This record gives sequence, structure tokens and C-alpha cells, in this order.
Amino acid sequence: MLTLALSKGRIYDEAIALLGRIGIEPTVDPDKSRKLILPSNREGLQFLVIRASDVPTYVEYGAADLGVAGKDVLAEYDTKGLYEPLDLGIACCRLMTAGRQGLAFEPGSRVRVATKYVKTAHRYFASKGIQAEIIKLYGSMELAPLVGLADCIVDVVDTGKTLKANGLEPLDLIMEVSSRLILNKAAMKMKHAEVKAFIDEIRHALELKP
Ligand code: PRT
Ligand code: MG
Repeated sequence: MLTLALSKGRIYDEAIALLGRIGIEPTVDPDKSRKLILPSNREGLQFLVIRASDVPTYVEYGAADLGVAGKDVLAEYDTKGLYEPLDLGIACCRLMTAGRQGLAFEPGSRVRVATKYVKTAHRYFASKGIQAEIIKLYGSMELAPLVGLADCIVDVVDTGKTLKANGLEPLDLIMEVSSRLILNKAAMKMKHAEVKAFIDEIRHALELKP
């Protein structure tokens, strides 16, 4: 049995669309069921539906053999126990700094940054020689500059509409983000043939037109 961990929402929707190209589909709709373990029409394959930021943890501990996680999430996680064999090109966005119009960072200056991407934000501002005080938030980062909690935020941006609606604008690109297939190194050893065959199928799905 192979277990693939996905997060509900855009990653689930896009990953299932990708797998649909090679005839794989869940037999239970997670929007209509409270089940967190979803069987599939493929014998020997099931899905786990969990929080996006929990996917690397489930895979690292072997509770799932494989998973799909955004590069933004992986950059925050110590991925030593994981392989990242495929870029799935789904749930694409950009990890950016954002703030009020005209905000600029001078090297040597200090800045307060609200984000859930604490490690990545630290690395980024350190690389620019900017002293950043990072304030960890779990959501609605756009609010922080509006109420004086922070000068700027680090968050993922897709259309930019959320920033715009809150009077903020994207500033600097930190990284391009897409979702990656990740797998547990131990699973790769113990279920080598099964895992390799599945990765090859997904690679094939990526080559097929949607
Ligand atoms: O929601 P939850 O707290 O459970 O977890 P999550 O927010 O990490 O999950 P989810 O499903 O929202 O995101 C999963 C992954 O999708 C992320 O880790 C990214 O790799 C990827 N992704 C792609 C995005 C977006 N696009 C995106 N637009 N993740 C979040 N957003 C949010 C963003 O945080 C902001 O609030 O959408 C808003 C911005 O969108 P625009 O279009 O207004 O710019
Ligand atoms: Mg979300």
C-alpha cells in the first residue's frame, strides 16, 4: 500500500487533476465526507488529507510514503529525511515581501516583518544585510502593516488581489513557489519498486496535456 499525503484546497484540487490524467481518482470526495483517509480506484493507493504545513512531517515519519507540498512549506522545514524527486508545477505562486507603496529597505536598516515563514524571512533579510525582527503569525499577514504590528510582511502572492484589497503592494521576490512531490527516504528503500513505478507514472502524467 502506498499513502500519498495532500492538503485540502488548491494542492488537493490540482494534484487530483494531475492524477486524473492517468486514471487515478479518490473514491470518496473530501468535501462531502469527514474522512481523512481516502481510498482510491487504484488498488494499493490511498490519500491522506491534512494541513499543508503538516505534509512534510507525515512523510518524514513514514506515516505517509509520499506527499505534495509547496516549496514555501519545504523551505521552512528541515528536509533531511526527504527526497524531492519531482516539481509538479502546481499551486504556483511567489513568496514575496510586501508592504505599503514605496517602502524600501536600506542595508543596515531595521525592519519589523510579520510572517508565517520565519526561517525563510530570516535567511532572506540576513542575505540583504537588513536587520529584521520577525514576528510569527499563523494567518492574515496582510493585516499586520495596517495596524502597526509590522513594517512589512513575507507571504505568498498569486494574483496580488489580496494585497491590493488591503492597500499593500508586492515588493521583492524571495522565491518562485510550486508544489513538489516528496518522499520518505526509508519508503524509497523498503518499497522501492512500488514507489519508483508511481513516480514514473506521475512523470508521465506531467507530460500529458491537461
Ligand atoms: O490554509 P491553511 O492554513 O490550512 O494552510 P495553507 O494556507 O498553507 O494552505 P493553502 O491550501 O492555502 O496553500 C497550500 C499551498 O498552496 C501553499 O503552501 C503554497 O505553496 C500554494 N499557494 C499557491 C498558495 C497560494 N497560491 C495563495 N495564493 N497559498 C496561499 N495563497 C494565499 C496567500 O497566503 C494570500 O492569503 O492566497 C492569498 C493571496 O492570493 P492572491 O491571489 O490574492 O495574491
Ligand atoms: Mg491558506
